[in-house]
Amino acid sequence: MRLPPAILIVLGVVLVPVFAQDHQHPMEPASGPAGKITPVGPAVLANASSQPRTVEVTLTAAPTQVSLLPGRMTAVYAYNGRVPGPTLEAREGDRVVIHFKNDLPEPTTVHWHGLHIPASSDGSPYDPILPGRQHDYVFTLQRGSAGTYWYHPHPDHITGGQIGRGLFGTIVVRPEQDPLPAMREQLLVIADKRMTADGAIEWPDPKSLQGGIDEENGREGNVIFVNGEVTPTIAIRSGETQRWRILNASASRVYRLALAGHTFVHVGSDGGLFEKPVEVKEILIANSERVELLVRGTGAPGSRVALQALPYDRYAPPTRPKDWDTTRDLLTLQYSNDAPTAPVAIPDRLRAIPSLDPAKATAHRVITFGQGMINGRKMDMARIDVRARLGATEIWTIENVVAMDHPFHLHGFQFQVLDRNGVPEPFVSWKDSVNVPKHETVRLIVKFDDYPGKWMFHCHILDHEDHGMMGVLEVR
Ligand SMILES: [Cu+2]
Repeated sequence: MRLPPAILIVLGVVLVPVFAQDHQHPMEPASGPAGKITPVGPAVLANASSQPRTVEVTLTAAPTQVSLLPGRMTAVYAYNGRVPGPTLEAREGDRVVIHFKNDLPEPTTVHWHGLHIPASSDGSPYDPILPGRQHDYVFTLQRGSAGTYWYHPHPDHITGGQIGRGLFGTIVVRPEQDPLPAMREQLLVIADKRMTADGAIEWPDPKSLQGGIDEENGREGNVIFVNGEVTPTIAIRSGETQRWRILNASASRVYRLALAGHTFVHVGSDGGLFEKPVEVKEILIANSERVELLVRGTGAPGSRVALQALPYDRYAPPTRPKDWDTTRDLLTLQYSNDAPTAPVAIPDRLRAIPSLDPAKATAHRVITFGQGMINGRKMDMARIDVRARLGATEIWTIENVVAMDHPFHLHGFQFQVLDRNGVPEPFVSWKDSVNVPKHETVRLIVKFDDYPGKWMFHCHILDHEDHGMMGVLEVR
């Protein structure tokens, strides 16, 4: 399982703990016949444009029935009839036109989570698309924005219900020249649902005990789906390296991901690649965050291993689920019987990310997350909570004063985390979502370099967001 020295050097990591981990968690040999190998990754939206640098797609949100559990049909809301919705693929600099139709029985919007685009295209609660209506979302993808993003509804008060019924899809923005070598890619959308035995998605009465717990904890499901499947199988060859883009599209569940006997090479976050790869044993992915990982096939031919969600205590003690400390299998990584292939070299430098300079900040703000409120107030679309000057660089201190985690999301702008609980961030990266653990503080820096207008910032536990844990930033 040891890597050739050349690979270890290019990764520039401390190796001793990696090998210690390998010896503690030896690879399980395949104990039976290989499971069904499922091709993983949602379909890609077909580009109807023949123009250069243009991606033109059609997207419809509608109620439908899909098979999520074997032998059962589930009533869902779906984009183009699929859960997750089809993937929007485009390149930096492309003009993107989405012909959207709302065939739902209620208003919706499509929010392009993480993209730096005009406020009028953001799909915020200010711009609902009524049932039966159409709307064209048009925007141009920024240079340097290559990365993994997602799209989902963002109507006032009913976002959690619409995402929870199946409305979410991934956006992959590709660069002109990718610094990583070509390799097999897997797009993994993780979303849990509370399913009944007959295959329905269960929604408790908001006034019931469970409804109250859901409002407090955020809704968690008893079934965790990866790309709409339960524990799908991904094929890998011994020695092969794969690039995994992972999205947490769950309402509230946070995943601490690990692959026994393997380490991950963490190469990117919400806003694209890091400057350098970082080797890690596990990854925490909060709601709405994305990670890009390289998974190196260090296992033996014919073996298999589970990608697991390890226990993570995001909860307030009174409503913490009894089974919170259960480790759950998310998918199976199945090695083929082929002889090992030679590992690909991973570059030690991926791109340059200019650091935003705290000395240039013209405003320092404190955003306090209480239970269900931000700075002591619930969301009011008629109120502006933060006014910022176009072109300003600002430092925001996100302070969580309660006993459960709240993931913070800012619309429209990528930021850089400066420090967490006073500990400087070890490396620079672009983020639009960051988990703020219970009683902790995260400081971030953001530049409002373009796009005046009204932008949301909120907790991305969907039940919290829908109950008012959101504010309005006006940039002008
Ligand atoms: Cu929250």
